[in-house]
Amino acid sequence: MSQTTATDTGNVAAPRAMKHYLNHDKTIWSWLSTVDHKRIGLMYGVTLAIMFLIGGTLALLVRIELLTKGPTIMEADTYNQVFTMHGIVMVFLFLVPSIPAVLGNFALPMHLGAADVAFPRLNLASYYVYLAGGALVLCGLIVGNVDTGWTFYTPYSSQGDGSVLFLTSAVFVAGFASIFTGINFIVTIHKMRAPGLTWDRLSLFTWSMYAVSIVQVLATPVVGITMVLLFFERFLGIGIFDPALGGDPILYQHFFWFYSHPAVYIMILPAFGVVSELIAPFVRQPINGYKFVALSSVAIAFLGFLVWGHHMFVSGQSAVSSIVFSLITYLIGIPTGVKVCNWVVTMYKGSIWLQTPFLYALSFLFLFTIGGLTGIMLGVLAIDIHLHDTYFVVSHFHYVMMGGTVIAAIGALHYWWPKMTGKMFSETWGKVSCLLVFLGFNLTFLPQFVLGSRGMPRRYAQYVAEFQELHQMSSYGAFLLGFGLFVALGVFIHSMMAGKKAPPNPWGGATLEWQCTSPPPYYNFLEPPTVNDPYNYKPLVYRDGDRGWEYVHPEAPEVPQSEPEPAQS
Ligand code: HEM
Ligand SMILES: [Cu+2]
Repeated sequence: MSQTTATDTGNVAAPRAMKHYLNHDKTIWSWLSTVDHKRIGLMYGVTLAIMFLIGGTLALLVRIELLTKGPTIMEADTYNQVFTMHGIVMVFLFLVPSIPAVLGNFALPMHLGAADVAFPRLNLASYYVYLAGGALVLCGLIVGNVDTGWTFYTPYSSQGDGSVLFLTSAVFVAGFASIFTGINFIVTIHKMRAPGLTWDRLSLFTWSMYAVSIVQVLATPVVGITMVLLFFERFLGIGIFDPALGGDPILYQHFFWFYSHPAVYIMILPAFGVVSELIAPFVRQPINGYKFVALSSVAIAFLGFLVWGHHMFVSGQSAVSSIVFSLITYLIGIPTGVKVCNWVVTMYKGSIWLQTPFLYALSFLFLFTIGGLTGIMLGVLAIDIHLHDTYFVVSHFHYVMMGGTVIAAIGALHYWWPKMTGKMFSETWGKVSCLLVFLGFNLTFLPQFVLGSRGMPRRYAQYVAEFQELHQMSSYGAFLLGFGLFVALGVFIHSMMAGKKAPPNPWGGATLEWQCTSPPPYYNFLEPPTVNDPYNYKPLVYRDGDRGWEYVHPEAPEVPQSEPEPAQS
Protein backbone atom coordinates (compact mmCIF):
# COMPACT_ATOMS: atom_id res chain seq x y z
CA MET A 1 0.00 0.00 0.00
CA SER A 2 1.17 3.46 -0.73
CA GLN A 3 2.30 5.50 2.21
CA THR A 4 0.87 8.97 2.13
CA THR A 5 1.59 11.67 4.56
CA ALA A 6 -1.07 13.21 6.67
CA THR A 7 -1.48 16.91 6.93
CA ASP A 8 -2.44 18.81 9.97
CA THR A 9 -5.97 19.40 8.80
CA GLY A 10 -7.14 20.50 12.19
CA ASN A 11 -10.59 19.28 11.33
CA VAL A 12 -10.40 16.68 14.03
CA ALA A 13 -10.10 18.86 17.06
CA ALA A 14 -12.14 21.97 16.44
CA PRO A 15 -15.63 21.66 17.94
CA ARG A 16 -17.03 23.80 15.16
CA ALA A 17 -20.17 21.81 14.58
CA MET A 18 -22.59 22.75 17.28
CA LYS A 19 -25.39 20.93 15.48
CA HIS A 20 -24.85 17.30 14.70
CA TYR A 21 -26.92 14.51 13.18
CA LEU A 22 -28.59 13.67 16.48
CA ASN A 23 -29.75 17.14 17.46
CA HIS A 24 -30.22 19.10 14.22
CA ASP A 25 -33.89 18.18 14.37
CA LYS A 26 -35.26 16.30 17.34
CA THR A 27 -38.85 15.58 16.29
CA ILE A 28 -39.98 11.97 16.02
CA TRP A 29 -41.04 12.62 12.43
CA SER A 30 -37.53 13.77 11.58
CA TRP A 31 -36.35 10.33 12.69
CA LEU A 32 -39.08 8.29 11.01
CA SER A 33 -38.65 10.09 7.70
CA THR A 34 -34.89 10.53 7.83
CA VAL A 35 -32.72 9.70 4.85
CA ASP A 36 -29.50 10.20 6.83
CA HIS A 37 -27.52 6.96 6.75
CA LYS A 38 -26.44 7.42 10.38
CA ARG A 39 -29.96 7.81 11.70
CA ILE A 40 -31.19 4.86 9.62
CA GLY A 41 -28.33 2.80 11.06
CA LEU A 42 -29.41 3.78 14.57
CA MET A 43 -33.08 2.98 13.91
CA TYR A 44 -32.05 -0.40 12.57
CA GLY A 45 -29.89 -0.79 15.67
CA VAL A 46 -32.72 -0.19 18.13
CA THR A 47 -35.05 -2.51 16.21
CA LEU A 48 -32.43 -5.25 16.00
CA ALA A 49 -31.76 -4.95 19.72
CA ILE A 50 -35.44 -5.70 20.31
CA MET A 51 -35.26 -8.67 17.95
CA PHE A 52 -32.18 -9.95 19.76
CA LEU A 53 -34.05 -9.68 23.05
CA ILE A 54 -36.98 -11.69 21.64
CA GLY A 55 -34.68 -14.30 20.08
CA GLY A 56 -32.60 -14.44 23.27
CA THR A 57 -35.64 -14.96 25.48
CA LEU A 58 -36.72 -17.86 23.28
CA ALA A 59 -33.20 -19.31 23.57
CA LEU A 60 -33.35 -19.15 27.35
CA LEU A 61 -36.71 -20.96 27.26
CA VAL A 62 -35.06 -23.72 25.22
CA ARG A 63 -32.21 -23.96 27.72
CA ILE A 64 -34.60 -24.03 30.70
CA GLU A 65 -36.54 -26.87 29.09
CA LEU A 66 -33.30 -28.82 28.68
CA LEU A 67 -32.33 -28.50 32.35
CA THR A 68 -33.93 -31.87 33.08
CA LYS A 69 -34.18 -34.96 30.95
CA GLY A 70 -37.99 -35.09 31.09
CA PRO A 71 -40.49 -32.29 30.48
CA THR A 72 -39.37 -29.20 32.47
CA ILE A 73 -41.54 -26.27 31.50
CA MET A 74 -43.17 -27.21 28.19
CA GLU A 75 -44.54 -29.97 26.00
CA ALA A 76 -42.47 -31.34 23.15
CA ASP A 77 -44.73 -29.59 20.61
CA THR A 78 -44.24 -26.22 22.25
CA TYR A 79 -40.52 -26.89 22.40
CA ASN A 80 -40.43 -27.39 18.63
CA GLN A 81 -42.17 -24.07 18.15
CA VAL A 82 -39.86 -22.25 20.53
CA PHE A 83 -36.62 -23.34 18.86
CA THR A 84 -38.14 -22.70 15.44
CA MET A 85 -39.02 -19.12 16.33
CA HIS A 86 -35.64 -18.65 18.02
CA GLY A 87 -33.85 -19.65 14.82
CA ILE A 88 -36.02 -17.58 12.52
CA VAL A 89 -35.79 -14.42 14.60
CA MET A 90 -32.05 -14.76 15.14
CA VAL A 91 -31.10 -15.62 11.56
CA PHE A 92 -33.46 -13.59 9.39
CA LEU A 93 -34.30 -10.68 11.64
CA PHE A 94 -31.08 -10.27 13.57
CA LEU A 95 -27.94 -11.79 12.05
CA VAL A 96 -28.54 -11.17 8.36
CA PRO A 97 -29.16 -7.44 8.75
CA SER A 98 -26.98 -6.96 11.86
CA ILE A 99 -23.59 -5.57 10.85
CA PRO A 100 -24.46 -4.23 7.36
CA ALA A 101 -27.71 -2.51 8.28
CA VAL A 102 -26.58 -1.05 11.60
CA LEU A 103 -22.83 -0.55 11.48
CA GLY A 104 -22.47 -0.54 7.69
CA ASN A 105 -25.12 2.12 7.40
CA PHE A 106 -23.53 4.14 10.14
CA ALA A 107 -19.87 3.84 9.19
CA LEU A 108 -19.52 2.87 5.51
CA PRO A 109 -20.25 6.27 3.94
CA MET A 110 -17.82 7.88 6.36
CA HIS A 111 -15.16 5.27 5.52
CA LEU A 112 -15.54 6.44 1.93
CA GLY A 113 -15.43 10.12 2.83
CA ALA A 114 -18.98 10.45 1.47
CA ALA A 115 -21.93 12.49 2.71
CA ASP A 116 -24.39 9.61 2.51
CA VAL A 117 -25.10 6.37 0.64
CA ALA A 118 -25.84 6.51 -3.07
CA PHE A 119 -29.60 6.02 -2.66
CA PRO A 120 -30.69 7.47 0.69
CA ARG A 121 -34.42 6.92 0.05
CA LEU A 122 -33.86 3.29 -0.90
CA ASN A 123 -32.01 3.01 2.39
CA LEU A 124 -35.05 4.22 4.32
CA ALA A 125 -37.26 1.91 2.25
CA SER A 126 -35.01 -0.97 3.28
CA TYR A 127 -35.73 -0.19 6.92
CA TYR A 128 -39.50 -0.13 6.45
CA VAL A 129 -39.52 -3.27 4.35
CA TYR A 130 -37.53 -4.91 7.11
CA LEU A 131 -40.10 -3.71 9.66
CA ALA A 132 -42.87 -5.24 7.55
CA GLY A 133 -40.99 -8.56 7.58
CA GLY A 134 -40.54 -8.25 11.34
CA ALA A 135 -44.28 -7.61 11.78
CA LEU A 136 -45.07 -10.78 9.82
CA VAL A 137 -42.76 -12.78 12.06
CA LEU A 138 -44.49 -11.36 15.12
CA CYS A 139 -47.84 -12.41 13.64
CA GLY A 140 -46.42 -15.91 13.20
CA LEU A 141 -45.17 -15.85 16.79
CA ILE A 142 -48.61 -14.88 18.09
CA VAL A 143 -50.53 -17.35 15.92
CA GLY A 144 -48.02 -20.03 16.90
CA ASN A 145 -48.00 -23.56 15.55
CA VAL A 146 -44.86 -23.31 13.43
CA ASP A 147 -42.52 -26.16 14.22
CA THR A 148 -40.57 -26.69 11.01
CA GLY A 149 -37.22 -25.40 12.28
CA TRP A 150 -35.76 -22.24 10.77
CA THR A 151 -35.05 -24.15 7.54
CA PHE A 152 -38.77 -24.69 6.67
CA TYR A 153 -37.98 -28.13 5.29
CA THR A 154 -40.71 -29.75 3.24
CA PRO A 155 -42.89 -31.73 3.77
CA TYR A 156 -43.24 -30.15 7.27
CA SER A 157 -43.81 -26.74 5.77
CA SER A 158 -46.13 -27.93 3.02
CA GLN A 159 -48.44 -29.58 5.55
CA GLY A 160 -50.06 -28.27 8.76
CA ASP A 161 -52.45 -25.38 9.26
CA GLY A 162 -50.75 -22.74 7.14
CA SER A 163 -49.42 -20.51 9.91
CA VAL A 164 -45.94 -21.19 8.54
CA LEU A 165 -46.88 -18.89 5.67
CA PHE A 166 -46.58 -15.84 7.94
CA LEU A 167 -42.96 -16.76 8.39
CA THR A 168 -42.11 -17.78 4.85
CA SER A 169 -43.64 -14.54 3.60
CA ALA A 170 -41.67 -12.70 6.28
CA VAL A 171 -38.48 -14.20 4.85
CA PHE A 172 -39.58 -13.14 1.38
CA VAL A 173 -40.31 -9.57 2.47
CA ALA A 174 -37.26 -9.13 4.70
CA GLY A 175 -35.15 -10.44 1.82
CA PHE A 176 -35.89 -7.27 -0.11
CA ALA A 177 -34.56 -5.16 2.74
CA SER A 178 -31.32 -7.10 2.44
CA ILE A 179 -31.20 -6.71 -1.36
CA PHE A 180 -31.83 -2.95 -1.08
CA THR A 181 -28.94 -2.56 1.35
CA GLY A 182 -26.68 -4.62 -0.91
CA ILE A 183 -27.44 -2.62 -4.07
CA ASN A 184 -27.01 0.60 -2.17
CA PHE A 185 -23.61 -0.34 -0.79
CA ILE A 186 -22.27 -1.64 -4.11
CA VAL A 187 -23.16 1.61 -5.89
CA THR A 188 -21.94 3.70 -2.96
CA ILE A 189 -18.55 2.00 -2.94
CA HIS A 190 -18.18 2.39 -6.70
CA LYS A 191 -19.42 5.93 -7.02
CA MET A 192 -19.09 7.85 -3.78
CA ARG A 193 -15.44 7.46 -2.79
CA ALA A 194 -13.65 10.68 -1.88
CA PRO A 195 -11.10 11.89 -4.45
CA GLY A 196 -7.89 9.93 -3.97
CA LEU A 197 -9.58 7.01 -2.23
CA THR A 198 -8.41 4.30 -4.60
CA TRP A 199 -9.41 0.63 -4.21
CA ASP A 200 -6.12 -0.22 -2.53
CA ARG A 201 -6.79 2.39 0.13
CA LEU A 202 -10.26 1.21 1.08
CA SER A 203 -10.68 0.09 4.64
CA LEU A 204 -11.01 -3.65 5.10
CA PHE A 205 -14.47 -3.00 6.52
CA THR A 206 -15.38 -1.48 3.15
CA TRP A 207 -13.95 -4.49 1.29
CA SER A 208 -15.99 -6.89 3.34
CA MET A 209 -19.14 -4.79 2.89
CA TYR A 210 -18.50 -4.92 -0.84
CA ALA A 211 -18.14 -8.71 -0.85
CA VAL A 212 -21.19 -9.21 1.32
CA SER A 213 -23.32 -6.87 -0.78
CA ILE A 214 -22.63 -8.96 -3.85
CA VAL A 215 -23.73 -12.09 -2.01
CA GLN A 216 -26.85 -10.32 -0.72
CA VAL A 217 -27.88 -9.24 -4.20
CA LEU A 218 -27.15 -12.57 -5.89
CA ALA A 219 -28.28 -15.10 -3.26
CA THR A 220 -31.31 -13.52 -1.61
CA PRO A 221 -33.59 -13.78 -4.69
CA VAL A 222 -33.16 -17.56 -4.60
CA VAL A 223 -34.64 -17.88 -1.11
CA GLY A 224 -37.35 -15.39 -2.12
CA ILE A 225 -38.36 -17.52 -5.09
CA THR A 226 -38.24 -20.67 -2.98
CA MET A 227 -40.68 -19.12 -0.52
CA VAL A 228 -42.96 -18.13 -3.41
CA LEU A 229 -42.89 -21.71 -4.69
CA LEU A 230 -43.91 -22.98 -1.25
CA PHE A 231 -46.80 -20.52 -1.39
CA PHE A 232 -47.89 -21.73 -4.85
CA GLU A 233 -47.73 -25.31 -3.73
CA ARG A 234 -50.10 -24.69 -0.85
CA PHE A 235 -52.61 -22.43 -2.52
CA LEU A 236 -52.66 -23.75 -6.04
CA GLY A 237 -51.83 -27.35 -5.19
CA ILE A 238 -48.98 -27.44 -7.71
CA GLY A 239 -46.64 -30.27 -6.79
CA ILE A 240 -43.16 -28.84 -6.38
CA PHE A 241 -41.73 -30.06 -3.10
CA ASP A 242 -44.48 -32.16 -1.56
CA PRO A 243 -44.22 -35.84 -2.52
CA ALA A 244 -47.98 -36.21 -1.95
CA LEU A 245 -48.45 -33.89 -4.93
CA GLY A 246 -45.66 -35.41 -6.97
CA GLY A 247 -43.03 -32.92 -5.80
CA ASP A 248 -39.50 -33.50 -4.49
CA PRO A 249 -38.56 -32.45 -0.94
CA ILE A 250 -34.86 -32.74 -1.72
CA LEU A 251 -35.30 -30.05 -4.36
CA TYR A 252 -36.42 -27.77 -1.54
CA GLN A 253 -33.23 -28.50 0.38
CA HIS A 254 -31.13 -27.63 -2.65
CA PHE A 255 -32.94 -24.32 -3.15
CA PHE A 256 -32.83 -23.49 0.53
CA TRP A 257 -29.13 -24.16 1.01
CA PHE A 258 -28.21 -22.53 -2.27
CA TYR A 259 -29.25 -19.37 -0.46
CA SER A 260 -28.50 -20.30 3.09
CA HIS A 261 -24.89 -21.28 2.80
CA PRO A 262 -24.06 -17.99 1.07
CA ALA A 263 -26.25 -16.47 3.77
CA VAL A 264 -23.91 -17.74 6.45
CA TYR A 265 -21.33 -15.60 4.68
CA ILE A 266 -23.77 -12.69 4.65
CA MET A 267 -23.56 -13.12 8.40
CA ILE A 268 -19.84 -13.71 8.87
CA LEU A 269 -18.11 -11.60 6.16
CA PRO A 270 -19.14 -8.31 7.77
CA ALA A 271 -17.71 -9.62 11.03
CA PHE A 272 -14.41 -10.30 9.26
CA GLY A 273 -14.38 -6.71 8.05
CA VAL A 274 -15.14 -5.29 11.44
CA VAL A 275 -12.47 -7.33 13.17
CA SER A 276 -9.71 -5.80 11.04
CA GLU A 277 -10.88 -2.39 12.26
CA LEU A 278 -10.92 -3.62 15.85
CA ILE A 279 -7.38 -4.97 15.73
CA ALA A 280 -5.19 -2.54 13.79
CA PRO A 281 -5.72 0.66 15.83
CA PHE A 282 -5.24 -1.17 19.12
CA VAL A 283 -1.90 -2.62 18.15
CA ARG A 284 -0.83 0.50 16.21
CA GLN A 285 0.30 -1.54 13.22
CA PRO A 286 -1.06 -1.75 9.67
CA ILE A 287 -3.00 -4.92 8.90
CA ASN A 288 -0.51 -7.50 7.74
CA GLY A 289 -1.17 -8.68 4.17
CA TYR A 290 -3.80 -6.03 3.44
CA LYS A 291 -4.37 -7.21 -0.13
CA PHE A 292 -4.79 -10.82 0.93
CA VAL A 293 -7.21 -9.93 3.68
CA ALA A 294 -9.23 -7.77 1.27
CA LEU A 295 -9.33 -10.25 -1.59
CA SER A 296 -9.95 -13.26 0.64
CA SER A 297 -13.35 -11.70 1.42
CA VAL A 298 -14.13 -11.77 -2.29
CA ALA A 299 -12.80 -15.33 -2.60
CA ILE A 300 -14.95 -16.48 0.32
CA ALA A 301 -18.00 -14.77 -1.19
CA PHE A 302 -17.37 -16.64 -4.46
CA LEU A 303 -16.60 -20.06 -2.96
CA GLY A 304 -19.57 -19.67 -0.60
CA PHE A 305 -21.84 -20.24 -3.60
CA LEU A 306 -20.37 -23.64 -4.35
CA VAL A 307 -20.62 -25.56 -1.09
CA TRP A 308 -24.34 -25.77 -0.27
CA GLY A 309 -24.33 -29.55 -0.69
CA HIS A 310 -22.38 -29.99 2.57
CA HIS A 311 -25.71 -29.57 4.33
CA MET A 312 -27.06 -32.54 2.41
CA PHE A 313 -24.42 -35.24 2.84
CA VAL A 314 -27.01 -37.61 4.33
CA SER A 315 -29.87 -36.65 2.01
CA GLY A 316 -29.07 -39.37 -0.48
CA GLN A 317 -27.27 -37.14 -2.97
CA SER A 318 -24.75 -39.01 -5.11
CA ALA A 319 -21.38 -39.92 -3.66
CA VAL A 320 -19.66 -37.90 -6.38
CA SER A 321 -21.55 -34.74 -5.46
CA SER A 322 -20.75 -35.29 -1.80
CA ILE A 323 -17.05 -35.66 -2.55
CA VAL A 324 -17.01 -32.52 -4.68
CA PHE A 325 -18.94 -30.48 -2.11
CA SER A 326 -16.65 -31.76 0.62
CA LEU A 327 -13.56 -30.73 -1.34
CA ILE A 328 -14.84 -27.23 -2.04
CA THR A 329 -15.80 -26.92 1.63
CA TYR A 330 -12.16 -27.53 2.57
CA LEU A 331 -11.09 -24.89 0.05
CA ILE A 332 -13.02 -22.20 1.94
CA GLY A 333 -10.70 -22.89 4.85
CA ILE A 334 -7.84 -21.37 2.83
CA PRO A 335 -9.01 -17.74 2.45
CA THR A 336 -10.44 -17.95 5.96
CA GLY A 337 -7.12 -19.16 7.33
CA VAL A 338 -5.37 -16.38 5.43
CA LYS A 339 -7.45 -13.87 7.36
CA VAL A 340 -6.95 -15.40 10.79
CA CYS A 341 -3.19 -15.73 10.28
CA ASN A 342 -2.89 -12.14 9.09
CA TRP A 343 -4.80 -10.83 12.08
CA VAL A 344 -2.55 -12.72 14.44
CA VAL A 345 0.60 -11.55 12.64
CA THR A 346 -0.72 -7.96 12.76
CA MET A 347 -0.60 -8.16 16.54
CA TYR A 348 2.92 -9.57 16.59
CA LYS A 349 5.31 -7.00 18.09
CA GLY A 350 2.51 -4.46 18.14
CA SER A 351 2.06 -1.96 20.90
CA ILE A 352 -1.05 -3.46 22.40
CA TRP A 353 -3.65 -1.18 23.96
CA LEU A 354 -6.13 -3.47 25.64
CA GLN A 355 -9.41 -1.60 25.27
CA THR A 356 -12.87 -3.18 25.23
CA PRO A 357 -13.30 -3.29 21.41
CA PHE A 358 -9.95 -5.06 21.08
CA LEU A 359 -10.86 -7.51 23.83
CA TYR A 360 -13.94 -8.42 21.80
CA ALA A 361 -11.74 -8.88 18.73
CA LEU A 362 -9.52 -11.31 20.67
CA SER A 363 -12.62 -13.12 21.85
CA PHE A 364 -13.79 -13.31 18.23
CA LEU A 365 -10.48 -14.79 17.05
CA PHE A 366 -10.65 -17.53 19.65
CA LEU A 367 -14.32 -18.39 19.18
CA PHE A 368 -14.49 -18.06 15.41
CA THR A 369 -11.45 -20.28 14.97
CA ILE A 370 -13.20 -23.02 16.93
CA GLY A 371 -16.33 -22.50 14.83
CA GLY A 372 -14.42 -22.53 11.54
CA LEU A 373 -12.29 -25.57 12.33
CA THR A 374 -15.26 -27.63 13.49
CA GLY A 375 -16.87 -26.61 10.17
CA ILE A 376 -13.98 -28.25 8.36
CA MET A 377 -14.46 -31.34 10.53
CA LEU A 378 -18.11 -31.45 9.49
CA GLY A 379 -17.02 -31.13 5.89
CA VAL A 380 -15.27 -34.50 6.19
CA LEU A 381 -17.79 -37.01 4.83
CA ALA A 382 -17.09 -39.81 7.26
CA ILE A 383 -17.28 -37.48 10.26
CA ASP A 384 -20.41 -35.69 9.12
CA ILE A 385 -22.41 -38.90 8.76
CA HIS A 386 -21.85 -39.49 12.46
CA LEU A 387 -22.35 -35.88 13.57
CA HIS A 388 -25.09 -34.68 11.25
CA ASP A 389 -28.16 -33.43 13.12
CA THR A 390 -26.46 -33.71 16.50
CA TYR A 391 -25.53 -31.06 19.04
CA PHE A 392 -22.09 -30.93 17.47
CA VAL A 393 -23.61 -29.07 14.52
CA VAL A 394 -25.57 -26.84 16.88
CA SER A 395 -22.36 -25.95 18.68
CA HIS A 396 -20.45 -25.42 15.41
CA PHE A 397 -22.83 -22.88 14.01
CA HIS A 398 -23.24 -21.08 17.30
CA TYR A 399 -19.47 -20.68 17.56
CA VAL A 400 -19.56 -19.13 14.10
CA MET A 401 -22.74 -17.09 14.31
CA MET A 402 -22.69 -16.01 17.95
CA GLY A 403 -18.99 -16.37 18.78
CA GLY A 404 -18.12 -14.90 15.41
CA THR A 405 -20.74 -12.49 14.17
CA VAL A 406 -22.43 -11.42 17.39
CA ILE A 407 -19.18 -10.96 19.31
CA ALA A 408 -17.66 -8.94 16.45
CA ALA A 409 -20.83 -6.85 16.22
CA ILE A 410 -20.82 -6.07 19.95
CA GLY A 411 -17.11 -5.22 19.78
CA ALA A 412 -17.76 -2.93 16.83
CA LEU A 413 -20.65 -1.30 18.64
CA HIS A 414 -18.22 -0.40 21.43
CA TYR A 415 -15.72 0.85 18.84
CA TRP A 416 -18.15 3.17 17.07
CA TRP A 417 -20.22 4.01 20.14
CA PRO A 418 -18.27 7.23 20.91
CA LYS A 419 -18.74 8.29 17.28
CA MET A 420 -22.45 7.44 17.29
CA THR A 421 -23.36 9.07 20.55
CA GLY A 422 -20.52 11.46 21.36
CA LYS A 423 -20.11 9.68 24.71
CA MET A 424 -17.44 7.37 26.14
CA PHE A 425 -18.40 4.25 28.08
CA SER A 426 -16.91 2.68 31.18
CA GLU A 427 -13.83 0.69 30.12
CA THR A 428 -13.84 -1.35 33.31
CA TRP A 429 -17.43 -2.48 32.95
CA GLY A 430 -17.00 -2.94 29.21
CA LYS A 431 -14.20 -5.41 29.91
CA VAL A 432 -16.14 -7.12 32.69
CA SER A 433 -19.08 -7.72 30.36
CA CYS A 434 -16.80 -8.98 27.59
CA LEU A 435 -15.27 -11.53 29.97
CA LEU A 436 -18.67 -12.64 31.29
CA VAL A 437 -19.95 -13.10 27.75
CA PHE A 438 -16.82 -15.04 26.78
CA LEU A 439 -17.04 -17.36 29.77
CA GLY A 440 -20.79 -17.81 29.50
CA PHE A 441 -20.53 -18.54 25.81
CA ASN A 442 -17.94 -21.27 26.20
CA LEU A 443 -19.75 -22.81 29.15
CA THR A 444 -22.87 -22.95 26.99
CA PHE A 445 -21.42 -24.36 23.82
CA LEU A 446 -18.29 -26.41 24.63
CA PRO A 447 -20.39 -29.11 26.37
CA GLN A 448 -22.54 -29.27 23.24
CA PHE A 449 -19.60 -30.55 21.18
CA VAL A 450 -19.27 -33.39 23.67
CA LEU A 451 -23.02 -34.01 23.73
CA GLY A 452 -23.14 -34.14 19.95
CA SER A 453 -20.23 -36.48 19.51
CA ARG A 454 -21.80 -38.81 22.10
CA GLY A 455 -24.97 -38.90 20.03
CA MET A 456 -27.31 -36.29 21.47
CA PRO A 457 -29.54 -35.34 18.51
CA ARG A 458 -30.58 -31.73 17.91
CA ARG A 459 -34.21 -30.58 18.17
CA TYR A 460 -35.25 -32.97 20.97
CA ALA A 461 -36.99 -31.73 24.12
CA GLN A 462 -36.21 -34.83 26.15
CA TYR A 463 -33.14 -37.01 26.34
CA VAL A 464 -31.55 -39.95 28.15
CA ALA A 465 -30.22 -39.50 31.69
CA GLU A 466 -26.53 -39.67 30.81
CA PHE A 467 -26.74 -36.33 28.97
CA GLN A 468 -28.29 -34.38 31.82
CA GLU A 469 -25.09 -33.04 33.41
CA LEU A 470 -23.70 -31.64 30.19
CA HIS A 471 -27.06 -30.11 29.33
CA GLN A 472 -27.18 -28.46 32.73
CA MET A 473 -23.70 -27.00 32.27
CA SER A 474 -24.87 -25.63 28.97
CA SER A 475 -28.00 -24.09 30.47
CA TYR A 476 -26.11 -22.44 33.33
CA GLY A 477 -23.65 -21.13 30.78
CA ALA A 478 -26.54 -19.61 28.86
CA PHE A 479 -27.72 -17.80 31.99
CA LEU A 480 -24.22 -16.42 32.54
CA LEU A 481 -24.05 -15.38 28.90
CA GLY A 482 -27.40 -13.61 29.17
CA PHE A 483 -26.23 -11.85 32.33
CA GLY A 484 -23.04 -10.71 30.60
CA LEU A 485 -25.09 -9.25 27.75
CA PHE A 486 -27.23 -7.34 30.24
CA VAL A 487 -24.07 -5.89 31.78
CA ALA A 488 -23.10 -4.72 28.27
CA LEU A 489 -26.52 -3.13 27.88
CA GLY A 490 -26.01 -1.43 31.24
CA VAL A 491 -22.66 -0.08 30.03
CA PHE A 492 -24.37 1.58 27.07
CA ILE A 493 -27.26 2.96 29.08
CA HIS A 494 -24.88 4.36 31.68
CA SER A 495 -22.78 5.91 28.91
CA MET A 496 -25.82 7.62 27.39
CA MET A 497 -26.84 9.06 30.72
CA ALA A 498 -23.51 9.87 32.34
CA GLY A 499 -20.74 9.11 29.84
CA LYS A 500 -17.78 11.44 29.43
CA LYS A 501 -17.73 13.48 26.22
CA ALA A 502 -15.98 11.60 23.43
CA PRO A 503 -13.16 13.22 21.46
CA PRO A 504 -13.30 12.98 17.65
CA ASN A 505 -10.76 10.17 17.67
CA PRO A 506 -10.75 8.23 20.95
CA TRP A 507 -9.01 5.08 19.62
CA GLY A 508 -6.50 6.63 17.24
CA GLY A 509 -8.11 5.15 14.16
CA ALA A 510 -6.84 6.24 10.74
CA THR A 511 -9.99 5.48 8.75
CA LEU A 512 -11.90 8.55 7.71
CA GLU A 513 -14.81 8.51 10.15
CA TRP A 514 -12.39 9.57 12.89
CA GLN A 515 -11.81 12.85 11.09
CA CYS A 516 -15.45 13.81 11.77
CA THR A 517 -16.51 15.28 15.05
CA SER A 518 -18.20 12.96 17.56
CA PRO A 519 -21.13 12.77 16.85
CA PRO A 520 -20.68 13.69 13.17
CA PRO A 521 -22.54 16.57 11.57
CA TYR A 522 -25.49 15.83 9.29
CA TYR A 523 -23.42 15.41 6.13
CA ASN A 524 -20.45 13.89 7.96
CA PHE A 525 -17.54 16.08 6.86
CA LEU A 526 -17.45 19.83 7.37
CA GLU A 527 -14.52 19.98 4.99
CA PRO A 528 -13.28 17.26 2.63
CA PRO A 529 -11.40 14.62 4.62
CA THR A 530 -7.69 14.09 4.12
CA VAL A 531 -7.43 10.70 2.47
CA ASN A 532 -4.72 8.66 4.13
CA ASP A 533 -3.59 5.11 4.19
CA PRO A 534 -6.36 3.62 6.41
CA TYR A 535 -3.88 1.76 8.61
CA ASN A 536 -0.99 4.19 8.90
CA TYR A 537 -0.89 5.21 12.54
CA LYS A 538 2.47 6.98 12.53
CA PRO A 539 1.15 10.55 12.17
CA LEU A 540 -1.31 10.14 15.05
CA VAL A 541 -0.37 11.03 18.59
CA TYR A 542 -2.26 10.68 21.83
CA ARG A 543 -2.77 14.03 23.53
CA ASP A 544 -4.71 13.34 26.69
CA GLY A 545 -7.97 11.77 27.78
CA ASP A 546 -10.11 14.63 26.58
CA ARG A 547 -8.57 15.31 23.21
CA GLY A 548 -7.87 11.74 22.18
CA TRP A 549 -5.63 11.15 19.18
CA GLU A 550 -4.70 13.90 16.76
CA TYR A 551 -2.77 14.19 13.53
CA VAL A 552 0.58 15.94 13.60
CA HIS A 553 2.09 17.63 10.60
CA PRO A 554 4.79 15.33 9.21
CA GLU A 555 7.37 18.12 9.21
CA ALA A 556 6.58 19.18 12.74
CA PRO A 557 9.19 18.30 15.35
CA GLU A 558 8.66 15.10 17.30
CA VAL A 559 5.93 15.59 19.84
CA PRO A 560 6.49 13.73 23.07
CA GLN A 561 3.74 11.17 23.12
CA SER A 562 1.91 10.55 26.32
CA GLU A 563 0.92 7.01 27.18
CA PRO A 564 -2.73 6.38 26.33
CA GLU A 565 -4.78 6.05 29.48
CA PRO A 566 -7.76 3.74 29.38
CA ALA A 567 -10.75 6.02 29.00
CA GLN A 568 -12.77 5.94 32.21
CA SER A 569 -16.12 7.43 32.75
C1 HEM B 1 -15.03 -22.32 7.98
C2 HEM B 1 -15.98 -22.50 7.14
C3 HEM B 1 -17.17 -23.43 7.39
C4 HEM B 1 -17.29 -24.73 7.09
C5 HEM B 1 -16.22 -25.55 6.47
C6 HEM B 1 -18.61 -25.17 7.47
C7 HEM B 1 -19.10 -26.44 7.31
C8 HEM B 1 -20.34 -26.89 7.70
C9 HEM B 1 -20.89 -28.17 7.46
C10 HEM B 1 -20.20 -29.27 6.73
C11 HEM B 1 -22.15 -28.22 7.98
C12 HEM B 1 -23.14 -29.36 7.91
C13 HEM B 1 -23.24 -30.13 9.13
C14 HEM B 1 -24.42 -31.02 9.14
O1 HEM B 1 -25.56 -30.55 9.05
O2 HEM B 1 -24.21 -32.23 9.26
C15 HEM B 1 -22.39 -26.96 8.55
C16 HEM B 1 -23.55 -26.62 9.17
C17 HEM B 1 -23.87 -25.36 9.48
N1 HEM B 1 -23.03 -24.27 9.38
FE1 HEM B 1 -21.13 -24.24 8.79
N2 HEM B 1 -19.27 -24.15 7.99
C18 HEM B 1 -18.43 -23.05 7.95
C19 HEM B 1 -18.74 -21.80 8.33
C20 HEM B 1 -19.96 -21.43 8.74
C21 HEM B 1 -20.34 -20.10 8.96
C22 HEM B 1 -19.46 -18.88 8.68
C23 HEM B 1 -21.61 -20.13 9.41
C24 HEM B 1 -22.49 -18.99 9.83
C25 HEM B 1 -22.21 -17.74 9.89
C26 HEM B 1 -22.04 -21.48 9.45
C27 HEM B 1 -23.29 -21.90 9.81
C28 HEM B 1 -23.75 -23.18 9.73
C29 HEM B 1 -25.10 -23.59 10.01
C30 HEM B 1 -26.25 -22.67 10.36
C31 HEM B 1 -25.16 -24.96 9.90
C32 HEM B 1 -26.34 -25.83 10.25
C33 HEM B 1 -27.09 -26.38 9.15
C34 HEM B 1 -28.22 -27.20 9.66
O3 HEM B 1 -29.30 -26.66 9.97
O4 HEM B 1 -28.05 -28.43 9.76
N3 HEM B 1 -21.01 -22.26 9.03
N4 HEM B 1 -21.27 -26.14 8.36
CU1 LIG C 1 -23.01 -24.38 4.66
